[in-house]
Amino acid sequence: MKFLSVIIMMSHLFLAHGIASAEMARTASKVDASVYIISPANGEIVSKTFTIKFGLRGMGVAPAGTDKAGTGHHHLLIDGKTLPPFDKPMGKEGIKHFGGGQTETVMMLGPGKHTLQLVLGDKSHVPHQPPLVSKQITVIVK
Ligand SMILES: [Cu+2]
Repeated sequence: MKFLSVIIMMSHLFLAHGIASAEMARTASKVDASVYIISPANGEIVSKTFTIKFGLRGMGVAPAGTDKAGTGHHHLLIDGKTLPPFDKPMGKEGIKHFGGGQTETVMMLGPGKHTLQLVLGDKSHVPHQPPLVSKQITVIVK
C-alpha cells in the first residue's frame, strides 16, 4: 500500500514536470494573424440558444495535439473577467476548448448580458506567442 502511494506520488511529480516544461515552449503565432467572433455581433440580442461563429485570419485551425506551425484551436471565454495566463495550458474554468478544430458552436445561456471572447491555443492548449485574443463582445440573451 505504501509502495503504491509512492508510485502515485512519483507519477504526479512527472505530470507536474511535464506541465512545467510545456510552459517553456510557446508556439509562435504568425505576424498579422488575428482571431475574432464572426457572429453574433457585439451588443446583439440573441435567443437562449444561439450559434457563435469563430473567425481566424492568417493562421489555420487544427485539432488539439496537432504539431503543425501556424495552427491552433479555439477557446471561448464565457463571462471571463480576466484572460487566462498565457504561459500555461488553458484550464476548464469558464473556458470552453474546441479541441476538435470546431469553428462554431451552439450555446445556451441564461437571460441577461454575457461576454464572449476567443483565445487561440496551440497543440497543448497554451496561448501562442504573441497571444491571439479576440475583442470581447457582449450579447444580450432574451
Ligand atoms: Cu484547448
